[in-house]
Amino acid sequence: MEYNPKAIEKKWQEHWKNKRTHEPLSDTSLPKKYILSMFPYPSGRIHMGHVRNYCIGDAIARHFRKQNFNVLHPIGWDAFGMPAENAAIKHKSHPKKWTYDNISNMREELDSLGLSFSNEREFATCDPIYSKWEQKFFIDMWNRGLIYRKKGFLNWCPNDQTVLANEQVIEGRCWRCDTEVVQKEMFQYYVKITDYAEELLGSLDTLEGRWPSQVLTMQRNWIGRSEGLSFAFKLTSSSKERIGGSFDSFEVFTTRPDTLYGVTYCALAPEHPLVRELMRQGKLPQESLEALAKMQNIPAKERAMIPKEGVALGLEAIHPLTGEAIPLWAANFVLTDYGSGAVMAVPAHDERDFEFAKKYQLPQKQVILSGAAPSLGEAAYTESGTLINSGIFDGLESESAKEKIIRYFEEHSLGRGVINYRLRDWGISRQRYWGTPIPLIHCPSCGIVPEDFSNLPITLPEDVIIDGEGNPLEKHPAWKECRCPKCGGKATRETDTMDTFVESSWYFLRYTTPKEEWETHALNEAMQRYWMGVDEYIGGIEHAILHLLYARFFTKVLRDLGYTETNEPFTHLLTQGMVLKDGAKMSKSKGNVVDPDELIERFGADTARLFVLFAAPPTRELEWNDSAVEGAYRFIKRLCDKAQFVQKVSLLPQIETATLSKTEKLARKKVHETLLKAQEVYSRKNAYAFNTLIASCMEALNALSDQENPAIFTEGYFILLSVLEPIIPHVAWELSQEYFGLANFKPLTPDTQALKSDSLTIAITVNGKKRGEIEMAPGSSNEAMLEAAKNEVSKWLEGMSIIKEIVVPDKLVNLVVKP
Ligand code: ANZ
Ligand code: ZN
Repeated sequence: MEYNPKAIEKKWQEHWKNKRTHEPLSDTSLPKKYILSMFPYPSGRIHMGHVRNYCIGDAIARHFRKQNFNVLHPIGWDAFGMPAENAAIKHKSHPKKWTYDNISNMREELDSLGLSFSNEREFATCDPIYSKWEQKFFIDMWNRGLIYRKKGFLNWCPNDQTVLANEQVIEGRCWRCDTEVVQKEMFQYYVKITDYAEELLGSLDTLEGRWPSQVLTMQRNWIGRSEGLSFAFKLTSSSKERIGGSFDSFEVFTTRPDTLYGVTYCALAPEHPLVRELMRQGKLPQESLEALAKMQNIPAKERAMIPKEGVALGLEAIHPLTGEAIPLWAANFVLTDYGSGAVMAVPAHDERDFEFAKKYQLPQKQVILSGAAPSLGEAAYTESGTLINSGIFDGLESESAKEKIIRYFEEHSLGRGVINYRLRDWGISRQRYWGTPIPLIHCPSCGIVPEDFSNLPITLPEDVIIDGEGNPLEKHPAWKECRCPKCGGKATRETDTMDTFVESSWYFLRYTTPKEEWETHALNEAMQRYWMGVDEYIGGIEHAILHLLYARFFTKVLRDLGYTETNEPFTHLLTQGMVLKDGAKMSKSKGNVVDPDELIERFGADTARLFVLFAAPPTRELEWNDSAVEGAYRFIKRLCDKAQFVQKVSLLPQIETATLSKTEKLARKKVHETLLKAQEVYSRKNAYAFNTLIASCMEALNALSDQENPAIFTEGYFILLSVLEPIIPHVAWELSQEYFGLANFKPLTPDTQALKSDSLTIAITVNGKKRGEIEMAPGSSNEAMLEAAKNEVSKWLEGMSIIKEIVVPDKLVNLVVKP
């Protein structure tokens, strides 16, 4: 067959679409596979990372379809978000038009790769029907107290009078006008993900061996469970007086109660209420006030990256065990929203405390002893050891000291043992236009009231001015002004929209519901039960924390709200490696991108697919390589050339194994090994090492080409087409139809007979004359060879006695006999 990718690729893409080959079936008695590559953001064009992501998922989906599984392999668009709005600001386009135009471009690009997506489950998260159910979920969660409103800090550009997303803050300045960004406290909506911290952590254990362990670790660290002691420091009476009676104590949290006697100061977050009160009263030197204001204006995320800084507060607290007076500092390394926003500092045994103490010349006190400890003042000794200088707890080991000190605090009502999580509640409101509107209404008499379900979805107005100053929804009175669903009085809509992570937290559940029901159901109950969990979820490691955590969380919330029975959405996770060129990640800014369209235009989709799956195993980095692309193309061409040796038959030839020659056996063995390898690869034994499977196909094609039995060739060729179908589907379907009259693929199983390891032919001579042959496995022992040989030539041995046995391993047995 002449290889003409342009002609055959279009043809098969249309065939699949018209025949609905890739649509999931509603028969829930069939075995199922739900294969999902993370949906794309419609940025405008697909890149090689997308190609890789979707080719991996497609090969898996096609394989299982061929094995008679009912396969759900959907695609959609993560369509809300800032870039659409930024494009609107820069180019005066409308976010909606920009987004849907990009979707149709990118959908065409994906189609040109021959990806076997369901066409009938596709949606964009900015479709109003998707917003409807998301708003319903929001209201359900609000009614359950799972969403609350609280003041939080946001990046604020004083010039543009607008809230900035983190990505819009460049080195502390506004991306548009370069004004210095400040932190402004505003109302925000939060989801209580912390209510699920324990379950989110605990059920990671069920994913062990199914998710990459690195991702499990990242999730565990992000949730960050720690056990420790929480207790209050009382202010000294003079300090109480100084602050005017509005405070008499503050809480701290420590994971090292065993170091309690080593406390030499306390450090408070710059936002701590006590610090704020001092600032409000102006009871600090001017330079301290200024330094504090400066510290507060640095976004929390950046503080970890700058040198430690602090301000002495001129207050003292009483050590709960020793009664000593402990000085208070405000410090930029103390997080406002962890523990209680204040720490007992132990410079001798904590690195941060040590650094800070060194800078401000604060004393240190060693309380943990160990042979390995550095001498005091050189560095902090942060491991455990034996307690010293610790009163009644002297001599205890750290672990038991922790327990005993916590018990002591509890018995004396000084504090209590607590479990803290690093995980914070999820701030889900954004002061932007292009997002799902938050379905709440502010009523002057009723307060905050959820919109009536019958009024959902609340859609975005289209006639807005998007100029980068403020939230366009704020400036649209016709949209904003409404009636209160409770009292019917004049009210205003919430103008905040939702974080786009909300949309990507349930799209995989939505796909399980057939399109006909999207209007009437959030999720079809029977269908989510059938399809969930996702059998293979494929995407970039950059989503290892936030997206996966939010998606797991949302699934659990929807379960508790009665929408799904799923506990964990993603049964298996495959994190694909990056695509590199010249050793660097392909990116616009580096100017090293390869445009997938050009690749497809030049070589065809099958070459692109073969290249990305052959160049590296899915989880590894993939280095771009022009000659490997050409190699992939040549292999497909060779496959087409070889088709001429196929016997056109309606039934596959029956192979009589016993009579085959050595090369025939070898060719069959290679072919059936490839089939076996395919089974292993898709059972995720080696994280889908398509590269080794393809290599095996190449070897098998070579072996087939080396021998002349047309039946063997035909059988082998047919099997190779089947193994290659998930990888190079267009050409596989074309060849299958052309040479076998089949426009489909069926499951095949390797012939165990063909797989048997090659036996060697051993010649047997008696007194130097060849008297027979035996078949032996390579490397058989001398004893085994002799035994088999004697059996074989027994009639030459009758009445003789053997005087010498010579064995040449894997080759020959010679017996010297005498009457
Ligand atoms: C005294 C101490 C002595 C501490 C020592 C550690 C070692 P994890 O494990 O992450 O939970 N900490 C508490 N609240 C903090 C906050 N808001 N900002 C910054 N640091 C805070 O960390 C708990 C430890 O981090 C706590 O234990 C506390 O320092 C500090 F040798 O208390 B530790
Ligand atoms: Zn009202």
